[in-house]
Amino acid sequence: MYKLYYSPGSCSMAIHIALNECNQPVTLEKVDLMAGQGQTPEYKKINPRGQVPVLVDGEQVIREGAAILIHILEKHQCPLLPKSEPERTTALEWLMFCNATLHPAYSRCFFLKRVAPEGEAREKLLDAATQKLNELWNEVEQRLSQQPYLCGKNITMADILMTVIANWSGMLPRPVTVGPNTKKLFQNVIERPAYKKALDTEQVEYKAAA
Ligand SMILES: N[C@@H](CCC(=O)N[C@@H](CS)C(=O)NCC(=O)O)C(=O)O
Repeated sequence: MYKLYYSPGSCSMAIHIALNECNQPVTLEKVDLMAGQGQTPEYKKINPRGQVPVLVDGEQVIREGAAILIHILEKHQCPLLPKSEPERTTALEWLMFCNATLHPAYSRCFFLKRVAPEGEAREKLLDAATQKLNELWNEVEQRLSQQPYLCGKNITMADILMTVIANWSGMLPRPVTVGPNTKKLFQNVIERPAYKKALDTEQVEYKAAA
């Protein structure tokens, strides 16, 4: 059985949902990041970066979220990662947009809030980081004015990861604006049984669709 190191509502939730989508049972190991459990010597042996997600699949330990998602979806032939081209590359492009562009844009805001000394310089950095986030959400909104999901008419893993990330907006020091088409996508995504089950298990409330 898979083992997933996760923190409730964090990016590891996308892995949890993917496993649910593939009907795969999983042993969940909670790592309370807020309580500093990512930084303990025991956890650093599992992931020296002190981060979640970590997936253990038999002998294999995988420590990067995008690699974990691709591993699961390919292994279980899940349609959330299409097989044929050009759909597959488009699905990977938008999955990477979420993992390598949108997620780090949030991380930047959290990091600044936590470590930058209070004062004018920090306010300017937070303004710039929030503006970047709003630009990304605006790009998503424009795309979704043409089609219901990031990659067209069918949902892919990118939509699920984006929906997970969007729920972090309430923890940011500045307001983030998400358009109506994007919120509609969030509503459709959180209605999926696999998503609902993960929210329930991790005891997370979804707020970004309102
Ligand atoms: N590149 C990594 C980033 C993972 C990451 O940033 N995870 C966050 C939770 S969403 C985390 O563990 N943060 C705690 C920390 O960085 O100390 C991935 O995609 O798996």
